[in-house]
Amino acid sequence: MSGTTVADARGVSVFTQSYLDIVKQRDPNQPEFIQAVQEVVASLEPVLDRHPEYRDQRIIERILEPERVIQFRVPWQADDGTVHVNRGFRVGFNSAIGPYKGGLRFHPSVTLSILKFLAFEQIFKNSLTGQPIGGGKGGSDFDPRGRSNAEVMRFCQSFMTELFRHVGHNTDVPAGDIGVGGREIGYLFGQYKRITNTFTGVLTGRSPGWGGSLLRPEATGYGAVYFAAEMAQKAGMSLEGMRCLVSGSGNVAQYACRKLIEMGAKPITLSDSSGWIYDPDGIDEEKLAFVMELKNERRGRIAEYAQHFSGAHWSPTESTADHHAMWCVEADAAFPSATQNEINVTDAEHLIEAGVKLVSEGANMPTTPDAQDTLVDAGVLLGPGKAANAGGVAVSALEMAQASQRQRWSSEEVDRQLRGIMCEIHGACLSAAESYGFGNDYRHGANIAGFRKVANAMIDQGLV
Ligand code: NDP
Ligand code: 2IT
Repeated sequence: MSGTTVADARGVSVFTQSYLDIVKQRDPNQPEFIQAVQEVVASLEPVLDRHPEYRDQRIIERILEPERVIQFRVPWQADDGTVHVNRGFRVGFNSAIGPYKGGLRFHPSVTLSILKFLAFEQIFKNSLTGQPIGGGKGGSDFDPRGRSNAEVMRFCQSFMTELFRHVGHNTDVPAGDIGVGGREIGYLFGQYKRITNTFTGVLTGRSPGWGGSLLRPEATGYGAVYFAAEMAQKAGMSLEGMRCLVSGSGNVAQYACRKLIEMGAKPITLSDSSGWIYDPDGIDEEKLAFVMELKNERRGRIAEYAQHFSGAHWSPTESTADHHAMWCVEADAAFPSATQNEINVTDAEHLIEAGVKLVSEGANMPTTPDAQDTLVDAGVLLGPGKAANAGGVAVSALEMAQASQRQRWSSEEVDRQLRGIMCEIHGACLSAAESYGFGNDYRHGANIAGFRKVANAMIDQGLV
C-alpha cells in the first residue's frame, strides 16, 4: 500500500492505529463500528499530507464522532395480547452536506455498534452520490420474522411515536434497509403524518402512489450491477455470460438478479438466513418472479426454491464452519447482498479459486478488511459497498427532489439518472485512487472521494 507509514504485524498502519485507539478507547464494545472506521481511515494518510488544513482542523477526529445518537424504548402488543419491549435508535452521524439520510434496519442483531457502522459508511456513500445528503441510520432489534401485518403495524406506530420528533424532510430522512421495505415505510409514514398533521417527504421508499419515486425498489440492486458493468468494461471485460453468485434474497439481491438477467449474465445462487440455493441452469425471470412472491408476499424460506425447480440444490447455512460453502461455487462474479461480514479470508480464497474476477458489494461491509485485501491482492476487481450500493440512496435523493418539486419522473428518467450517477461514482473512485497513489483500488478511491467533499464542507461551516 503506497503513501502510508510503516504497518504493524496485522497490516494496520501507525496512522490508522492512532485513530483506532481513539475510537476503541471511547467505544471498546463496538466492533462493527471500529471495523468501518479502520476501512475508511486506512485511505486517508496521503489526503491529510496533501491537505494540512484537515489535520489542523481535526477533521478525522470530528468525523469519527456522531453529531447525535438517539435511543428509545419501543413497547408494542402482539396479537396474542403479550407485551413486548424493543429498543429503537437513530444515529445522525454527519450533516455537513445535507440532512441526515439513511435507512432503518429491523433485525434482532441490531445494536448501536451496527447502526454506527452503517451511519458512518453512509456519510461517504451519500457524498459519493453527488446529492445533498448527510449520513444517518437507525433501526431496532425488533424481529419482523413470523409477525403478522397487524403486529408489524403496531410496532411501526410505536417506533414512530418517538422517532417523529427527531426526523423531518429537512432534518433527517429515513428509508428502508434489512427488515424495512414498502410495508414498513407505509406504516411509519402513516403514523408520522397523523402525529404531525403534515404530508411531507419525511421518508423515502414510499409507494409511487403517494409520493414515492419510480424505481426506488430496484435502485440498489440495479446500481450494484451498473457499477460492476463499469468495472468490467474498464478492465476490458463484460458481464454478458458471467456466472454470478448472489447472496441474500431480499430487496437488493432480487433486483441485482433482475438486472444481471437483463444484461445477459447468469445469476446462479441466492441465500437467506437459513441456507442457500444453487441453480446451475441460472435464475431466469420466471424463477425470479417465484422468489419475489415467496420472499415479499409469503415471507417464506429460500429452501422452497429447490423444492419448486428441478436441478436446483439447497444447503443449510453452516453454523460452525469458518466459511460459507456458497462462495466455493465456480463463478465469474459475486454480488454479496445479504449482510455485513459474509465473506471472510477463507471465503475470499475460495472465490479466487472458483474463478471470480469481480465482486460488487450490494450489502454494506459484506467483506472483512483482510478478505478485501486477499481479493485485491489477487487482482479481483472489488467495488466497495459505499460506492457499489449507493444507487439506492441516490434514488432516495431523487425521490426527495421530486417530492419537493411535486413532480414525478418516469422510470426511464430515473434509470437514466441512476446509471449516470453510478458511472460518475465509478469515475470519481478511480480518479481519487490514482491521484493519491492507490492505483486502481476502488476502496481507497471511494473513501477519499467521499471524504474530501464532507471535509471541505466541514471546514467551510466552521467548528460546529
Ligand atoms: P432485506 O431485508 O430485503 O433482505 C435481506 C436478505 O439478507 C434476506 O434474504 C435475509 O434473510 C438476509 N439476511 C439478513 N440478515 C442476515 C444474517 N444476519 N445472516 C444471513 N442472512 C441474512 O434487506 P435488503 O436487501 O434491503 O438489504 C441487504 C443488504 O443491502 C444490507 O446489507 C443492507 O444494509 C444493504 N443495502 C440496502 C439498501 C436498500 O436500498 N435496501 C441500500 C444499500 C445497501 P432472511 O430472509 O432469512 O431474513
Ligand atoms: O444502506 C443504504 O444506503 C440504504 N439502506 C438506503 C438508504 C436510503 O436512505 O435510501
